Amino acid sequence: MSQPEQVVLLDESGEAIGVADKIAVHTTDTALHLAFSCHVYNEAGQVLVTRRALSKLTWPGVWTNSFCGHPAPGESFESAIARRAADELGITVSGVELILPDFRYRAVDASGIVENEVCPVYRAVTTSVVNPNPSEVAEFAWVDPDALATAAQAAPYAFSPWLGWQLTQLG
Ligand SMILES: [Mn+2]
Repeated sequence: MSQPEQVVLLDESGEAIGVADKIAVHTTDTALHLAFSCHVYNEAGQVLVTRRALSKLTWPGVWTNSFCGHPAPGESFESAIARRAADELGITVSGVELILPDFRYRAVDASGIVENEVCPVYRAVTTSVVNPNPSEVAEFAWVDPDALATAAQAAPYAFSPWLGWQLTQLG
């Protein structure tokens, strides 16, 4: 039997102060913890957007960036990114690059669950065929990055709040 997934708890300065079970940390009063977002591109320069599974605890059914995750205690970002790319989308990624090192956000979903993360943003490239895990991803699309930025700016309510803020900061 696998261990419950754990996340790294952070203080206000971003220093690690402990660990918690992922399921227990995401509540209506979520403690600050470590995560990442990844924006995956194909060789044609399109970016992958995904629709979160309807069964997910937070932001079910919401369109968002390619994938996100929480580095396990002691796990590198590179390793966590490779792990989540495989688990969520069945892809391998290369050319992983940190594009928003200081991204941090707090957001409340429609059910009242809070995300509260130090969440550096990465980009990566894949040549894989996307084969989503249905417990994580309901649908996906490859889109023109400028069209996505325009859509998110015009209709921010149709996307995850973190994606909208990331696109704004990426300019
Ligand atoms: Mn989280």
